[in-house]
Amino acid sequence: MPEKTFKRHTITSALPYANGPIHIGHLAGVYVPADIYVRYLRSKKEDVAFICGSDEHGVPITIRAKKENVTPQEIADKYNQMIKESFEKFGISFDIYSRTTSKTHYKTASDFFTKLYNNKVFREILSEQYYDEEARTFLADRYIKGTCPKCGYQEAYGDQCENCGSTLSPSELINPNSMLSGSKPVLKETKHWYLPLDEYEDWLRKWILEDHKEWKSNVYGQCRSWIDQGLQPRAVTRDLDWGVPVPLEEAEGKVLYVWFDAPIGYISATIDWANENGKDWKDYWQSEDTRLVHFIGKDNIVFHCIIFPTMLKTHGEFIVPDNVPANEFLNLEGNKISTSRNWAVWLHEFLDEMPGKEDVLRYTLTSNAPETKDNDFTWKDFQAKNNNELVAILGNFINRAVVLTHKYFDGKIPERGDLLEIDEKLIAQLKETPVNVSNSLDKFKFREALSHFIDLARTGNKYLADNEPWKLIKTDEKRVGTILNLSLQVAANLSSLSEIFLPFTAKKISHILNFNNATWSSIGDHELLSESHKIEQPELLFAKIEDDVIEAQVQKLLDTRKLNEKDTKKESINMSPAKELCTFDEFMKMDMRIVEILEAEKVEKSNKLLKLKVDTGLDQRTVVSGIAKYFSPEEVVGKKVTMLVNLAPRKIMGIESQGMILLAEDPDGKLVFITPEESLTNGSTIS
Ligand code: B3M
Ligand code: ZN
Repeated sequence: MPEKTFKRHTITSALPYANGPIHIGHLAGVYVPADIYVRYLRSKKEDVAFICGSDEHGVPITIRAKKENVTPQEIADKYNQMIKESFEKFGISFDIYSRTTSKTHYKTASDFFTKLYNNKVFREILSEQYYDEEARTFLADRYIKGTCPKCGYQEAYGDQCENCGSTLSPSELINPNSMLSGSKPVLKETKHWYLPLDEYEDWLRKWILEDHKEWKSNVYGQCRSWIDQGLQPRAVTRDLDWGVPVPLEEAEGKVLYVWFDAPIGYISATIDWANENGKDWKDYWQSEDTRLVHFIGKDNIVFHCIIFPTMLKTHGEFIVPDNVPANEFLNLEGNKISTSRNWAVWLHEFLDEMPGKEDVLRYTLTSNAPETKDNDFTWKDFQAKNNNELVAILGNFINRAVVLTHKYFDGKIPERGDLLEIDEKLIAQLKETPVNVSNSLDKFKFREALSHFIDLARTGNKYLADNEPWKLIKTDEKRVGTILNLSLQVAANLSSLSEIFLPFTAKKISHILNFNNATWSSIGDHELLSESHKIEQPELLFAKIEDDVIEAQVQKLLDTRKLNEKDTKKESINMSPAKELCTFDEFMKMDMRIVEILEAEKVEKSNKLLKLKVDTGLDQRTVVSGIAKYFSPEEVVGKKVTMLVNLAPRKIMGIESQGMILLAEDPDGKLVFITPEESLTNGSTIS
């Protein structure tokens, strides 16, 4: 099949939920690769729309709103602003960052549903769903908690158990209860509209499994397993009061399912962008010569490869994605990033704590991107990438070329003389670099693309070191001119390539070289800077990151871990319930005294019991106590402890126990004796 040529590109990246800030995992998996790709297309002068925005519906936002006692819109406003700002500060160059609560979106999503409804796409299905009779509302899966049938965790949600990771449906939960009122929900009949994915299985099979074998193997594999397992109709409406209302009279109180409206958000955003920029949005969504690409994380694959394409297809007027380069997940210091456990590097915090290091993070996340498998971010690696690559290679190379040019040629690009083999080699690698970068980027291999970029800087650095112009200058100024000329040509190319990977650095180098970065067709050229062109003074591109900076970040995570451990303990506390009231007379019946343990030995065939001989002040007697797991016989001899001396004698393991030693037990099960603060005569009473 001849490769299809496209006239324009619609590049989307997953719409972040506006219910919390975003972290490095998001950046690494979705936004940095998407941004690199778009910058690459722009450099090639392609027509591209880079679309994103906040996903502002869905139950998690309503839960957060309830918790904070504000409206869902207020939550969405807050995080939309925050996320948008983080993206801007990291140089993620969206053409528009929209929101799914925009007017345009409500209309677009609503019209989309209506079109599918009119096309008779939906199946209407009555089903029984959990209803909270006290709160008088149907319950979203997330609003139901109960015991996980798979692992027994008592706090599992109706859609997922966060302990074992199983996907659940509310009806599977043991002892479900409503998070709204705490009451036991009842099943009640409700009607919903379903997208019959099962009817499109053949089409999906051909479209993905036959026609898109080039998709990344992790994406292709997931699609195949979804399709092979057999697709089920999916409800696209919900009983909820936050979302785009279902545009049907009989659907009062129902909204579009967040995963139905969110991808339509890409279209709504494009409409707004096109209107503001004198374009026709339809070109970007309905024209066969447009290439639609969705950048997402792996948890969104089914929605972007199966559900949304089916929606687009059944609508009838839309193109479907040409590729969905989903990434796997980024872990942090060996553990899964977790929002609820605060195990993350939040972008807004990074920006505060590491100002000016946006490109360092972009670089680290790209060189370590979770492209084919989950990957790990560590602060040590962040430091190493900065110190050993950005400082020692890229920064050092540019700086040396610039400093030497000022020193020997008054800041003017020197003339180039005859070329030696070593020069030709450099020129050859320079030429090859954009070809290699291009090949990698076309396959969405961002790590590989970045390695071609840094390799060029590495070669440049080595070229200077091998040629030693600082020595040659004494004997052969002309030769030094050639060396520096070529070095600066490489620098200008690195600057232009940086536009794609490291936009802030690109600006800096371009300023130092006093040069407008080249676009793709000129990258690889060794005559970007003309002779006697004047360059500016050097400025610092990357600063070394010292150990203490990294240690502080690691410490921050360790503190988080400690807090988490405490929380986990708190959660698992099983404080014993309060007992019934007793009367004063009942209490006074108990004869409690301070006694001394005289002897102690293990009870045979029991690992729990110690046989004690105690002095009660009244007599010496035998008591059997279940403390062997906590105390050894030697430890307890000589201790003054509290005992209920008038407990009726009982036989325990064949031994008559005449009383009971009292112990205090904390919620974690730790046992301690109750000992008088000062030594008292045996037999002292307690009242
Ligand atoms: N908000 C899920 C996520 O952030 C979702 C993506 C929507 S893309 C249309 O993982
Ligand atoms: Zn579970």
